[in-house]
Amino acid sequence: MKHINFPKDFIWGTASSSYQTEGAYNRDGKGASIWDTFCQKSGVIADSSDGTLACCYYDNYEEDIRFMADAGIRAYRFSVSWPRIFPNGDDPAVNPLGLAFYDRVIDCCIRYGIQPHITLFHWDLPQSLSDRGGWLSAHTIEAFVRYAAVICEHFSDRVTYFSTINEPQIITKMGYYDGLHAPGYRLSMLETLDILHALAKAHALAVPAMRRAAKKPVKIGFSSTGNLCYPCSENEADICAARTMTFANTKENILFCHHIFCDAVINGLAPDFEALAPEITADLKSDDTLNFVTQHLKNVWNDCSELNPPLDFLGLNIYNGRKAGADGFTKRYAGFPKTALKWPVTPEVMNWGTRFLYERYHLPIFITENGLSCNDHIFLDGKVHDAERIDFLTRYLLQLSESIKEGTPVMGYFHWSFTDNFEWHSGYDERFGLVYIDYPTQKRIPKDSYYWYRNLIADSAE
Ligand code: GBH
Repeated sequence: MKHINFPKDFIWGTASSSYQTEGAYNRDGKGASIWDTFCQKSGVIADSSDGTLACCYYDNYEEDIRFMADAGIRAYRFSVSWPRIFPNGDDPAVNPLGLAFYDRVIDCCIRYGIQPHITLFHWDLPQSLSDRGGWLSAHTIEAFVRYAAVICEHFSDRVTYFSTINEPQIITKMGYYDGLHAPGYRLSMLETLDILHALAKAHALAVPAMRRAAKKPVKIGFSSTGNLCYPCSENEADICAARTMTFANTKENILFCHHIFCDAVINGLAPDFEALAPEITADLKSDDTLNFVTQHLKNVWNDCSELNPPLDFLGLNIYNGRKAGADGFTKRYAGFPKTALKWPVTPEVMNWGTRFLYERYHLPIFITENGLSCNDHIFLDGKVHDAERIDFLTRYLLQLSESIKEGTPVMGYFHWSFTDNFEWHSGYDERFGLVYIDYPTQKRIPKDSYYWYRNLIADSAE
């Protein structure tokens, strides 16, 4: 029985990232990333764990890919670990064993009929580059551009889809402002925005270098995330309000919004300095003035018209949104079901978020992440009954299908995540997978949602 309608050629996929799954943190010449270091030193990881072993995916990738194929999954989004390819980020020669690992992964995907989608940077910056100034140094940007070109040159014979950066917004907010992610800095909002600009520049310089290096035409994008509002009714005034609040330059939006980064790298537009400056000035710990802040923003972001080389798609990582209307916001959490991480379940964000972003950016969309952490565990019958995940996905995908029906070009959906994995500062306590991992034995146990997803894919091909 077909319960949700999707186009026949819709791409059903799943996603993961290098540090969260691979393990093998020092094998075959890999250098240290800022996450290797951060987990040892920061003391912020919930269960004091790290990604040293993670899902032992470095050795188990074939089993995981076979499970994907068995579910009918057609596309797999994963990231390449930069320090596997260049241990210090900018070594004179590539590490051939690093490339060889991803050759094995990609060839395996192709053998199983799965389209690989490569993300170049899902947060594991080489520690050595971070030590030498990180993103604020022009040298890191150059090294990224070279790394991006090498990856495209080497893999484009078999891979069409490449994303430059996963969630620049979370890199900057959680890594450089909140200090909860590597490298654990707590900068001011003004300095944090300098990092966001550096990421925009790294992306913008990498894209043409990737196209030049590719052996076949490639499709390039990146994955964006941020606050999204959806209207509390279908009245025009509420829809307008939700759209306006999504792209507002308010203090709570600045470090977690789609538009500052996307306006620059897609539309070539600088941020609204006059609106941002007062909010940022209020956040400063120093006694710098509004004038200073405005001038600084203008100096840093003056090159936006050169930051937007053409892209082929926009990746969106959507987890939840906020209900809003002409009368303002509703409470963020009250009255909503919540996931294990206490994130509200707000399926309408899939419908309205994709529409608002398409209206503003006019790029075909991939949902590059969506999913949830539940309190999964193995029941006495040896299975993992994650009814909550099935319920969540049914609601979110119904709303996504509404958006497509209204004309939003959403090309595919990548469930986050395929297997449980290392959930950053929450460690292994949070489980986002369709497949359960019993970490002590590394045994894979498909959850009920895995079989549900398999049926959904089979149904929508009819
Ligand atoms: C993604 O980050 C990452 O790309 C991925 O590596 C990670 O495993 C995955 O999500 C799951 O976390 O306002 O309380 O509802 C997404 C990070 C998710 C952070 C949504 C902010 C909103 C929290 N963001 N979250 S709340």
